[in-house]
Amino acid sequence: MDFNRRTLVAGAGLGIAGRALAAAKRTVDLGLPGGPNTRSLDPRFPQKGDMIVQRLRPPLLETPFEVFDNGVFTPNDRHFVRWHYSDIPTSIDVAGYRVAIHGAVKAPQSLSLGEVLKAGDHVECAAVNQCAGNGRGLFEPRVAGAQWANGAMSNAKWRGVRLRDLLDKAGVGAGAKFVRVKGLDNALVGDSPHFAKSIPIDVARRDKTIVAFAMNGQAMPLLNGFPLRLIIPGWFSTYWVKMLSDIEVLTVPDDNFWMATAYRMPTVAVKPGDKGFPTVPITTMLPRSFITSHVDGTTVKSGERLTIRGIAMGGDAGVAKVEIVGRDRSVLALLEKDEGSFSFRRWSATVFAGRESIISLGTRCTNTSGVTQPDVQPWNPSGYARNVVEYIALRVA
Ligand SMILES: Nc1nc2c(c(=O)[nH]1)N[C@H]1C(S)=C(S)[C@@H](COP(=O)(O)O)O[C@H]1N2
Ligand SMILES: [Mo]
Repeated sequence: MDFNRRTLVAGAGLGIAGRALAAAKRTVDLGLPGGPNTRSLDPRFPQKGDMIVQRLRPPLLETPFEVFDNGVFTPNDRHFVRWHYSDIPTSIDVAGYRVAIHGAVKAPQSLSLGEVLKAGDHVECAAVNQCAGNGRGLFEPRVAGAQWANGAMSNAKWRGVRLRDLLDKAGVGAGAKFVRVKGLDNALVGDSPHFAKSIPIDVARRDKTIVAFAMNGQAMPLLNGFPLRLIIPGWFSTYWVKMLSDIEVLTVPDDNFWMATAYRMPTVAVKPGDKGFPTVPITTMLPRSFITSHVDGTTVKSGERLTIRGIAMGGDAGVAKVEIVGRDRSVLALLEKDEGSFSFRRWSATVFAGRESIISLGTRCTNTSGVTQPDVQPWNPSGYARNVVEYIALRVA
């Protein structure tokens, strides 16, 4: 892998991000219940193909939904992008790049990229990277925050070294409880808290908690965290810290803003306007599934035999089954190749278009832990963890 060449490519273009292209506007309609719905596909960002531009600074780029029909692995140039702060390095000095390991450790480290790559076996894991706010724009009543449709998720084969092997180089001290990670991005305003996330030490030491240097066999695009990012399969990607530069072992729970205030889920049922309810940090993902072969509103012929295709994910477990939910019956989908518990899994099913004028089709995934997608989405004020059964309507002509 040619990291140096990547650096040049990575550095070449971020500056043009704010300049709208002169060509005709290319837009998409997201179909969100609360609107506004029009988003631009321009400008293009470095190392990225057509993406739905949710925000320019910092870049929030949504994967156009049709990409998910092409295969279970999202191409790197279509992998969604989310940053909290716009002070993101536009190039990485690979030779000078260091990862600090400090806190409750016996021997603090400052590792070069080469040292990180040599710290242990290289392991690979297919895993869905999904923002906790994926599908937030579909919440009703509407909630504040980036109005994503369902494209703030992507799947890749991640390759890297185990975080455990890096921690063991430093020697984790007695009483270690959490591991806090940070990247090279900075808050624009001095007193805003640096983006930092903490995970329990047992999660940090799992076989599949990886400091990744490659996705789908290539160095990561800069916007997806080049040259190193954390991967915690089954957990929401808020913990998957990009441009990883700092690993700190803590003996007490982390009270930084991004753990104590942001990214928390109510532990009780809540409704708009509720205050003072108990919350915990959001952690693991839930099962989800989507039809990718047909878009909402497609016209089909009466009597037609339809092959419906889609993707499913189990969340923090594998996909056990996917049901296609019709008006008065449901059928089991055929599950295709298993790329591992944390990957998208392709499924297909056959459905007949009968005499009804509209066919409503939903998909419900159950994971190998027995967790099933709900029929009604529990509401929360941050619009996190949407996983309700999603429906499309087909018109019969
Ligand atoms: N350094 C850094 N890492 C980060 C973030 C960030 O703002 N800074 N955002 C997190 C969040 S909330 C998400 S959803 C994912 C998005 O990963 P992606 O841009 O590769 O899709 O990055 C995570 N890692
Ligand atoms: Mo996120």
